[in-house]
Amino acid sequence: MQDTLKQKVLTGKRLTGEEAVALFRSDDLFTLGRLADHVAQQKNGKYAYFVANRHINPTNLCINRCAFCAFSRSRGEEGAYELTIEEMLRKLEEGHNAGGDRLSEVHIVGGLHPDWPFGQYLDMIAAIRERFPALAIKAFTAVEIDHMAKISGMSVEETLAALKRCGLDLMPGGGAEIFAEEVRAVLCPEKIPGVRWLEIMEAAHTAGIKTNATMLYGHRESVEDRVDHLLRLREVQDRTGGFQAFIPLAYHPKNTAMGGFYSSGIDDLRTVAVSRLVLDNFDHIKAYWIMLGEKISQVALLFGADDIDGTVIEERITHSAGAMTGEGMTRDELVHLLGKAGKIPVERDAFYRHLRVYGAGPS
Ligand code: V47
Ligand code: SF4
Repeated sequence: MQDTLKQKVLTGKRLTGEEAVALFRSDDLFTLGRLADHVAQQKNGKYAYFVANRHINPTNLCINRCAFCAFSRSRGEEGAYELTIEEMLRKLEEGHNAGGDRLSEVHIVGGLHPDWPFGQYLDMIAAIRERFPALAIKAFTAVEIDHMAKISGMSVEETLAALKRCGLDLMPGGGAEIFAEEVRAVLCPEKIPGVRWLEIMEAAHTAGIKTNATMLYGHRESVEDRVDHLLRLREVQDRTGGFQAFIPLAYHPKNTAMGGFYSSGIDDLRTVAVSRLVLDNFDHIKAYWIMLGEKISQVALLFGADDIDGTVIEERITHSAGAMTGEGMTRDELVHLLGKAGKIPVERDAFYRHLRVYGAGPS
């Protein structure tokens, strides 16, 4: 790796697109990792975060049917489901009291249901807020928000404001996939374009709703497409500061129309590291253990990541596509994993406030 590039990172200078491409192409994974770890430690010290959360996917019925998605179904198809609000509350009740520990966040993402009216989504959020007043509700991707705006006939701003009034706190980062139009046309021709995704996220930030951002990688995108994606996120973040974390999502090919291969561990680590270096205005890079696997996500903590998500409990999207991980981890398992990476495990809330700092692991 060029010394000038290393110096640039070490002196905190912003990387250009060409430099980011060079980093993705570099075969010096260890130097890349060290540089990314340096930046991660400048931002978060030795802390590594997890959250006591539960994922709920209210329905897998979806009118988009993206080619990379093994989770979605059309009406009448085997395996199609839709949860009632009561069923969602019951799932939360179970998760909330498991092991006597409270959840601090619920993560809700689903398909674009063919008939649910906007009121269904408002009622869902309001019912959760009423039953669990202190639980942070992180719900609906920009793709779902766009769908709700369409079915309600309201603007994105009004849609977001209505959800916020019912109790929505944050939004997850899904649906971004890869912004490059030619690739998006193959992956998810029915999905909103990347520019619309970015516009909705910006509207959420303006409305005071923090969000995450993701990038689906390891399918048919080029290195240039990845860099384009990261730079577009960085540009919005410069304006709004509303993204909390960036999460690179490793493509899982099983049971998908698109097929292909699982990402390699080397590419996973490289993608985490380059993301950490390019997204200089993001505080957190999440190595989502459900997709990366417990062990690669642990190693990713030495390659620029500072968060591995949380207890999760039940996960359908990645598991439909052949995830090799379990569906949930306990607090103790998460603390063990983070500590054994030489980090200081921190249980955080949905806004990265520290709830409990554990003893440092062996370094
Ligand atoms: O939007 C779908 C992706 C996303 C596949 O914000 C796939 O904290 C890999 O966004 N292989 C949903 N990925 C998950 C998501 C997420 C997860 C954890 C935390 C957060 C957060 C967000 O999953 C979808 C899509 O990009 N996805 N199918 C697949 N076959
Ligand atoms: Fe529907 Fe989301 Fe799956 Fe695409 S990725 S088919 S929008 S559930």
